Amino acid sequence: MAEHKFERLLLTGAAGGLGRVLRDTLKPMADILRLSDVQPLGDPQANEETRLCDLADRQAVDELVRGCDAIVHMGGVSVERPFEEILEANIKGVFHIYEAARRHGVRRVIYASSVHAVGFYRQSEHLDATMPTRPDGYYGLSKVYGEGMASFYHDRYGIETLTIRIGSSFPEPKDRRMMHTWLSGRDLTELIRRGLFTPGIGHTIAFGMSANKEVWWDNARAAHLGYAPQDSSEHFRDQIERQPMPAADDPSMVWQGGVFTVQGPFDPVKTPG
Ligand code: 15L
Repeated sequence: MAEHKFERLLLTGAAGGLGRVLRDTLKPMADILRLSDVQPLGDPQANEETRLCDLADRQAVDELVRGCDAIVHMGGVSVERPFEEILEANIKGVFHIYEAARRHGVRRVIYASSVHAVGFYRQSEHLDATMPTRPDGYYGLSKVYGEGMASFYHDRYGIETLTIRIGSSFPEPKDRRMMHTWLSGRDLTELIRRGLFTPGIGHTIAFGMSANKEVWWDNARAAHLGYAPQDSSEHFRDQIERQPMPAADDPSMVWQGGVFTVQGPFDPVKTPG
């Protein structure tokens, strides 16, 4: 893997949970890390630039991307929300990112998709990245849309993307479901590094999981990039198995997307009378 440093790497969503991890770990990959979020980012540290930016604002995103040579797009709403909120940050947001990438000659994007693009598969099913998506809500739908964006901007304009369907990236798995979906910050960083520096990736979809023992996903495409995860949820098994066992028909035990499958509907329209 030919590894050069990027001159200026953009990280969106830098104030979020994963953004705060990546703010540190991506730094060696670029001369300057440009950080953006709608939330405050604090003072810029050495080799950082900070920008407050609303992804729904096309002009602002265009300015944000100007001068960057690659993008790690973690920004947007990261949970199930009413469609109107998802529309702004995630659907318009990802369009604005790719349009700005096209206009400013960015050749490589890492796109944070999610397990919720396939959340309505059962936990008993085994998937690979070629299988049809089964989104489990508006958030999951927006991730499917983003995957489509990545595919289209590759076919039409040659912009290459690693789409990572992130499982559950937290310091530790929180429940039985996350024993399957957990992704450590270290492994996420390594997958991003592979996505940024491996030549000729086209549009590749990988599953964002660590080397967990019992998995639902065939991650051959990530392996093809040289991704070899170091961490495993097994380390947390004893503490997770001390939790009460949910009922067999609990959404967290049935669907890959867990409780996201039962969130909503969100109904702002008042019924007269
Ligand atoms: C996600 O996509 C969310 O961003 C994260 O907060 C978790 O809920 C994760 O999925 C998950 O389902 O574990």
